[in-house]
Amino acid sequence: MRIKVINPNTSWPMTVKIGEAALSAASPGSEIVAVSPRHGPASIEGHYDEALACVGLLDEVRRGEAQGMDAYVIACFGDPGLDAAREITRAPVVGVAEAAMRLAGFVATGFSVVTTLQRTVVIAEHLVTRYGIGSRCRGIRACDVPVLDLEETGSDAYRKVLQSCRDALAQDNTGAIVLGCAGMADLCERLAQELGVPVIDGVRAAVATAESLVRLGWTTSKVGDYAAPMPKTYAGLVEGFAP
Ligand code: 2AL
Repeated sequence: MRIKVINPNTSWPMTVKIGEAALSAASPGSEIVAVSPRHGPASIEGHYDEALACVGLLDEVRRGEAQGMDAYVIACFGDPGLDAAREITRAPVVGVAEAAMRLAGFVATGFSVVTTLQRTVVIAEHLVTRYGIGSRCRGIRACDVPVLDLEETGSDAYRKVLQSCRDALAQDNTGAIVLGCAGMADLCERLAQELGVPVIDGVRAAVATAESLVRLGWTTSKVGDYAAPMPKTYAGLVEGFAP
């Protein structure tokens, strides 16, 4: 089974880290192809970043169709371009936020999300509403760490993430922590050991979910709104993306 794990930002060190986390969750027979798009922002920390990251992400899904991919993982906690990606493939497409928050519900009645900057909190709130899991999400907290600081050795990112997790456990009546950034994947085990609760990393959750869907033979529906996009002219910058 070939799973393309797309980090929709263009920071290669983060993609390498995401690839390692994906591999740690994959079954022995699975191949993980971790990529960054050719176009897009270095990190995704707001609506504008998200909107423009979708172009490079969708380019990678389109290329993946020629590469024989069995599933795709969108490795950014905003799940950018998730519905659009599902329109252009039959293979399962799994977003890290959706996978993490749904799997958290199997190990705790309530979870808290610890994300990067305050401005990304509303993005996670929108997802909670969209996925209909508001009764499970007990809190969404920003740890005030920009995404690219998670890549800096010697930064105090780990300490700040840990403190936000501790605040969530003390104040949110929560049983599990969902990591709100794919760039936190390498912190998962250490946090779980220090906190003594399940810490759910979306990259691992999405790979495990994608593998399960492929194994079960459950592909993306082509009936309704996930049907292939309708043929039409696309002008200018996105000319090459015309369906
Ligand atoms: C993310 C993420 O997962 N990747 C990225 O660039 N930004 N999420 C976030 N909350 O900042």
